[in-house]
Amino acid sequence: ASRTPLVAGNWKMNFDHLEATYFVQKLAWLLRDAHFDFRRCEVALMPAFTALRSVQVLVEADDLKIRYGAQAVSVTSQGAFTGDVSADMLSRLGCSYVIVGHSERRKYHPEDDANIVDQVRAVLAAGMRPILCVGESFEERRQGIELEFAVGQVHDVTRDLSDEDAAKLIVAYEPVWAIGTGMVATPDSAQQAAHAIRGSIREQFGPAVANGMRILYGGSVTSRNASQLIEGADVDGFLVGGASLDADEYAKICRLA
Ligand code: G2H
Repeated sequence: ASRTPLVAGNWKMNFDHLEATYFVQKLAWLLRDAHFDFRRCEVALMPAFTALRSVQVLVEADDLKIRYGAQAVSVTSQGAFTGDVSADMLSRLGCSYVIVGHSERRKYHPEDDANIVDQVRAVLAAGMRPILCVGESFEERRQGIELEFAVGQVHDVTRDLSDEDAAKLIVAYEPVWAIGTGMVATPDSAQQAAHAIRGSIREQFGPAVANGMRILYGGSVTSRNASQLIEGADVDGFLVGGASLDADEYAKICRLA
């Protein structure tokens, strides 16, 4: 495909700023040692908010090609919102991406569809790219409605987006039953979901936006399943959780994507 794959590591609530710095140095060294070509595949990490500044300083000082972003964002731009972090604050830290609507956020925080749409808008308005997470739970899969469900979740967010904004969106298909469980989707079912999502984007925004959109797979990705998963013609990379906490393992996944 003409799309540049993206491997994004979602660290979740792991690594303080010192551990994050150590990790980024090690990953940069491993990728350099492997002659990794960042023009062929983008590599990103999503640290906790507290580690973003240290990662930025290191990336700028060493002119690293590794990108980074945040795991969630406030829908408001500033003011009396205790505990929140705005999209502008993130973009000023050099963030390229923000994960939006991860199932753990949907579960543990009051993130409903309206809030997720607003987060996507806030990220786009601040000049970053949202990585929108969608995916069915075990129950929808049991009922055989997983494709409609994931496509519907994407559509709920993209419904009112302009073509220009839609072109900046990245979608991560993450079946909830595969998250952190070691149960990975089969390459066929990851491809089917990515294909269905791309088809619905094509209907809504036309072939140029659909063909350019990166659709990632997430859910128990490791170096043992990455090369089969990436064979899907519509699978353009990974959102990696657990396996992104080990630099050797993560570097391997980057090389396989
Ligand atoms: C899904 C994924 C990363 P893991 O949450 O977003 O995590 O790879 O641990 O299943």
